[in-house]
This record gives sequence, structure tokens and C-alpha cells, in this order.
Amino acid sequence: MKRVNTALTIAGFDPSGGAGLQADLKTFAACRVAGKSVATSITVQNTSGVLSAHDLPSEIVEKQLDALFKDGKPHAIKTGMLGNESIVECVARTLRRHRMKNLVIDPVICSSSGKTLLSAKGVQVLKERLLPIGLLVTPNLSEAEALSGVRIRKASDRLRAARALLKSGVKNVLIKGGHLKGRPQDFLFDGGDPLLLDSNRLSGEDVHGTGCVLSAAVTAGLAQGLDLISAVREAKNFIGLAIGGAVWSGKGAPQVEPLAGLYHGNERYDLFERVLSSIEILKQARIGSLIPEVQSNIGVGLESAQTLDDVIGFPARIIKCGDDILVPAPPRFGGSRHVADIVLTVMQFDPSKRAVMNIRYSAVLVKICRKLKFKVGSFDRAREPKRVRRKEGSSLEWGTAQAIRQRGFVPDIVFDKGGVGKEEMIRVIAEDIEDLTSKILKIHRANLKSL
Ligand code: PXL
Repeated sequence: MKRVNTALTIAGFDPSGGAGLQADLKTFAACRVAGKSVATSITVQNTSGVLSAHDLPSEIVEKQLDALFKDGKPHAIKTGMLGNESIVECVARTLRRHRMKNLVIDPVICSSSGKTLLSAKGVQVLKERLLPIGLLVTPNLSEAEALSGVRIRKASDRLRAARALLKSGVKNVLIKGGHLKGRPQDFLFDGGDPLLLDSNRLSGEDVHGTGCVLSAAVTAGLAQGLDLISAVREAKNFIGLAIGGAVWSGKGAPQVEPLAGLYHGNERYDLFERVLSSIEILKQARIGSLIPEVQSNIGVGLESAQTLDDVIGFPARIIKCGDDILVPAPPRFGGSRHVADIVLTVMQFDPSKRAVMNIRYSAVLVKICRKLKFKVGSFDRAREPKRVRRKEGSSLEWGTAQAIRQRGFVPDIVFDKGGVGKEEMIRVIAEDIEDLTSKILKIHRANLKSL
């Protein structure tokens, strides 16, 4: 049995599962710390918003805390929705008594749907009693304004707000930038030089639960012994994956998925294994006659593939050796470029088609594909605009998109008859690696028969 570090969240219950205790516990689990949770309030909500909130009596909050502390002091704690001043007071008192150092305060005041989640008096007591013992407070822009009294209209106002917050005694302030226009930038301040943490805007929409998951991920990092800056950096990375993997499960807002990073890891491993199995099948089928002069490659994208690193391929290609094929190096993510470019282009039109292999062109093979009832599209390199030709690697994206637009859907086959210094080629497009393998085998068998 393994001993693990513990992280505790003191927050509200969200029946819809996207925020509060539920999101925090998923985050702790994904970060491999043992999650403990103390409920402060039962909210009534679904993905469309919070209908009401029912705070627990502060004595019950205190009893939960006492029971957990008797079991051992958590390695780090976060607070989320606290509801009212007596709960804030009771939490502050208990954490002071236990001299809790790793304390992250997510100062939840309002839900994104506009429901009050902390009373006005509660905000006051949070400033006076809880902030002074915090290692980090993680307000969004409106929470930073409410707590500091500083209006934040432009990026530079954050410094004044952060300075005002440090006066309460909290050691670090992380003002989240997701709600300012433009590139999201978080602002971390400990009284010295501010640290600006950039990220790409991952979603045009407001995703539910991001604040909870970010502060829970920082807490998990602290529980594992990371220093604050490393914990914040790791948490930013974590929330990026969770927003990238956000899901719709109801009629309202999408929710973050704290397990997205884990799912991603599983999917990569699973795809790797499946590509290995498929290449064995293709080796046994001896498809050497389908391999072109420039050799073949296979590209298969992850479900949410965005970049070449999300597409698995063979870095040393699939080589013709008479009737046999040789695979000099195992597949890896980012292992192919040309075919991966085609995969990413195809996925922009139809995300359910994620697998591509290039094979030798011949008029006979195209005829065979048509006979097999594959939908066939093509493009003509001579029509490629000069600006595309000059950009290395963009030619195949252009051609693939051209063939797809012309047909109005993603065909099974896209061929071109080459150009100066460019071998003519057929690309076979499929939903996944198994579908691709089956298509290649069909073409191969029909080709053998036609000889
Ligand atoms: O995202 C803030 C938040 C925190 N905790 C609970 C919530 C919400 C927002 O709705 O319901 C329980």
C-alpha cells in the first residue's frame, strides 16, 4: 500500500458536477493526491446556472474539519464557495488553530450566472480573517475588484489591485486574466516583480468550473511539495488541458474536464498499440506493390488533434522491399509531417476521419478504388497558387482541401497526378487505423486479382 499526500477542499456542492467539490476532487485525483472535501453549502444548479444555495450550519462545517484534522493535517488546503460570514469565520479559526501554511483561497463571490455565493459580510470577514493566513488568493477580475476596491479596466490596474490585496496579509496574489479582452494573461504578484503568465485563448465560450479547477490544481501541486511558482505553472498547464477537453453534458454551459490530461495519455497509448497491430497486419499482407518511390507513411490523429504532435506516424516511413514492406523505426507522435498535415486538414472538415496513408498512384489503382465504391476526389498541382507553393509543407494541405471542397465531403481517396519533381500519389482516408487498414487490404487484394 502506498502512502499519498492529501489535499483538502472546503467548498460548495455542485449537483451538475462541473464546479465546487466535485471538480476539486476530480482535479486532486488527476494530480495523484488523496482528495478530502468539506461541504459548506448545497447549491441547487444544473449546467444552465445556480437556482439557489443552502449553506450548512457552521457547526457542521467545523465538525467535518475537526474529524479530518484528527486524521492528520492535510498537506495543502483550498477554499472555494464559503457561503456566509459564520462559515468563513469558522474556517479561518480552524485553519489558524492548525497553523495551516499551504492555504489557497479561491474567493468565490458570485456564480457566472450571477447568483451570490458569499454574503457581503462574508466578503468582509474573508478579507479580515482568511486572507491574512493565505499563501495564495486567486481572484478573477471582478473578485479582485470587490476585494481590493480597485477598478480594473486595463492590464496595468492589476498591479494596484494586487498591492491592495497583499496589504491584507496574503502572501501571493494570482489575478486571472480570462475575462479581459485579448490574450488571457494571469498576473502573479508577491510584492516583488510581477510574473505574467500567458496562455492561448482555448475556448470562445465561458467554460464552467475553470476557477475551481485552477485553484485545486495549485493546491494539489503544493500538497506534492512544489514551490508556489511551480505549482501555479503546473496548474496553468493542467487547466489548459481541462479547458481543451471541456464537455457539454446538458442544455447550458460546457464544463471543464479535469480528467482530460489522463484521457489524453490513455488515448495516445491506445493509439500507439493499435498502429503497431495494424502495421503487423499490413506486413503479413505483403503490400509492397502499393508503396510509391518516395515510400509510404501512415498518420492517425488523436480525437482532438490540433498539431503535428497529436498525429502518430512513422519517422522513417514505410519502405518497399520487393513485395514486402519494412518499418525501420517504430511509430511516434509527431513522427510524420506530410501525411500528418493531410490528417489535420481532413479533420478540419470532418473530425471523425482521422487516418491517412499515401500509396502509389496508377490509373489502374484509381479504377480499383472506384470499383470498390470508394468515393474519389483529386486535385491538380498545376493549379496550386504560387504563395502556397513557396510555403514548404502547405501544398498537400491545399490539395487535400481543394479535393474535399470540390466533392463537398471528405472522400475515401484523394489523388493527384504529380508535378515538376513531385511524384503522383493516392491518399487513402479513413475513420481510424482499423478502417484504414481494411481499406488498404481491399485495394491490395483487388490489385493482386487484376494482375
Ligand atoms: O465557479 C464558482 C463556483 C464555485 N463553487 C460552486 C459553484 C460555483 C459556481 O457556480 O456552484 C459550488
